[in-house]
Amino acid sequence: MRPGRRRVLAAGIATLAGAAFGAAVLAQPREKVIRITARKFEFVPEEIALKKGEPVVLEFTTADVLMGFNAPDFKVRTDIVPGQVARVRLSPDRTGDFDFFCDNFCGEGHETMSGKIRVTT
Ligand SMILES: [Cu+2]
Repeated sequence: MRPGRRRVLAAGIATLAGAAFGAAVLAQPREKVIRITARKFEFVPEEIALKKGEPVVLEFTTADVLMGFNAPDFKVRTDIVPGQVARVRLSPDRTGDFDFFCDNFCGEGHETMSGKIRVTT
């Protein structure tokens, strides 16, 4: 398979995954964008501070291997593919601390690759 074609295929799969979870892929104007880097074996930053009722777009990149982002409390997830930008929209509807984690096995430290979403009023 030619490299270009493979890239198109991967993008298609990522789009399907996003659609399945109802996540929007493009940020709207004025929407706050938070950039997060996934690497072996951590998210940087690992704590995301949000305000209840203020939707944000989380933008992920990785230079390593295929990673994942999964925040089950908000039913959002995405694959994070090296060389691509992955986006999910998250609308925090309650306050508290919520865990997120990598859900694509990425190596020996994968099980500890997690972070926290802190939602305040
Ligand atoms: Cu992982």
